[in-house]
Amino acid sequence: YDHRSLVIWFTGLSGSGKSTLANALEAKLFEEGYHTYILDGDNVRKGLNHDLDFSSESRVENIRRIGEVANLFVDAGIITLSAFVSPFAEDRAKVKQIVGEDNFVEVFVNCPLEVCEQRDVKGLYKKARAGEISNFTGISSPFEAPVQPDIEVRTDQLALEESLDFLWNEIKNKL
Ligand code: GGZ
Repeated sequence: YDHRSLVIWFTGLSGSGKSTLANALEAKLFEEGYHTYILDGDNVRKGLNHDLDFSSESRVENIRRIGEVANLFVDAGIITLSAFVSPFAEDRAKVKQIVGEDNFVEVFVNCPLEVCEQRDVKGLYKKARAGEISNFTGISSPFEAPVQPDIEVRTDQLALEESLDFLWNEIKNKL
């Protein structure tokens, strides 16, 4: 491949739009001829990280393993899009170290908790408020918002197409 590897690391609350945006960006990158792969809960938590729950310890280990996998993809020359809540700043910083800071782009998918909770696409916030889900990010488990993300997308203020255009403009000169 004639392009550099990159890890595009999405972080944000449940329901902020990480996966939606990662999928939209992947389609755009594919269109432009880039070799990409998405790491998300569907393909990682169901398989490699099947043994991990949502305790703080498990989240730390979840992100550590994903960082190591992303690093393998860097070796393979692939653009990796990672879409996990990744609530702890220290863990995101460690991933940046693992994959190499020049290969790492942190994208803060910023949507206020109130908006995520109001949308509640999967009904998880309601369950978390009712105490049916414990350690739920934003409700009963912390989210440490990035202080200086490389890119910040306000998904509550932009439509998906607008978010994608904004993100593409920020990403394209890093490829
Ligand atoms: C947060 C949870 C929880 C708890 C299940 N807290 O919106 P979703 O459903 O599809 O994305 C959330 C996903 C979070 O998994 P991650 O691997 O991204 O988290 S972390 O990076 O913190 O390890 C949500 C669902 O799993 N989910 N229980 N307690 N999100």
